[in-house]
Formats: sequence, C-alpha cells, structure tokens
Amino acid sequence: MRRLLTILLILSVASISNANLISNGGFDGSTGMYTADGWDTVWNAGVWADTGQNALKAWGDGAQWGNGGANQLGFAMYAGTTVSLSVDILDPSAEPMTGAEAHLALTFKDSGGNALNGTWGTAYVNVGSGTLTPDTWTNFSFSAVAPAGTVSVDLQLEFQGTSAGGGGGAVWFDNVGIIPEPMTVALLGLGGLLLRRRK
Ligand SMILES: [Ca+2]
Repeated sequence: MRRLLTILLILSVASISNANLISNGGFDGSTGMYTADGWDTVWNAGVWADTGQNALKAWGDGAQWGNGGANQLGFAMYAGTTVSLSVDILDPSAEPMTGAEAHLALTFKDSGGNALNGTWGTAYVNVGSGTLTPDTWTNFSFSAVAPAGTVSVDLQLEFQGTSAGGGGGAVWFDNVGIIPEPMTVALLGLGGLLLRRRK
C-alpha cells in the first residue's frame, strides 16, 4: 500500500511538471480592443498584430499607477513548487513607455483567497521605461517558490504608470509561459523514506 502511495505520489508530480499552465500565451485567435482569448480579464489592452505577430498591447491613462493589462486567475498550485514565469516584452518606438513599467506578477493564494508573499502579496518583476531596446522583443523570466499554505496562483501582466503625469505610451507582451517545477527531489526522498520504513 505504501509503495502504491509512493508511486502515485511520483506520478502526480510527473504529471504537473514541465507543462505550461497558460491558455493562449501567444495571443493567437481573436484580435481587438479589450479581448484576448483564454484570458480572464483584459483592461486598457487588446490583441493586435502591429509588431508582426499577434500580441497583447497594454497602455496607461497618463496617471500615476494608471494601468492596463490582462490576467489569468486560479491555477491550482502546491506549496513548495517553484513557478517560473517567462514573457516576451516589446517597447514600441511609436508609443514608447514613459514614466511607466511593465509589471509581471505572480500572486500565490491560500484556501481563503488571501494573497501570500509578504507586503504586496505578490512575487513580481518590473521592467522600467527606457530599459528596453525599442521595437525589439526581449524575453524576461523569473521564478518564485509557492509559500506555505498556497493552493492557487494568479498571473498578471500590466502596464503601470510610476510617476505623476506619467504612465504614457504602451507595451506589448507575447509568448507567456508559467511552468511549475515541483520539488521532485524532495518528494522522491520522501518516497524513499516511506519505502525504507516499510522494511
Ligand atoms: Ca504571439
């Protein structure tokens, strides 16, 4: 029985590793304002092919913290899982980001829907205006470990104004991936412990 349990544990780990959780991370399908197939919420953003590929364009409203973006919510997640986020970003020379940043965020939540990860409740990376080569797709990625109590994770991509009167221009996002990398080694070790105790 314990051996069966161990095998099931290992199989369950294998089944969720190295799989991109995102729906339509390439923004294929419909184009237009305030829409992105497979994404939960789209605000001050939309999908177009201006850059030569279908991608999400997000913009601000000229105000500090004015923002636009898109999210996908509620991916089931185990505590201790390392979650990697990868996104391609482009700063368009026709409407360059000014007084703004591209905000890439993972929000881990507990069973009560409370955000974990400290003060802001979010693991994130900000790519500030002026740091990207205009009109050039650049890949950004980061990893975060799901804290104790995690049952789900949300993804948010955002254009975010950072200065009073700033938040101008736009930013493009494409090829979004969230890859969970469970603590396979630790769980295999746990399996080994169970087998050893069986003897
Ligand atoms: Ca695309």
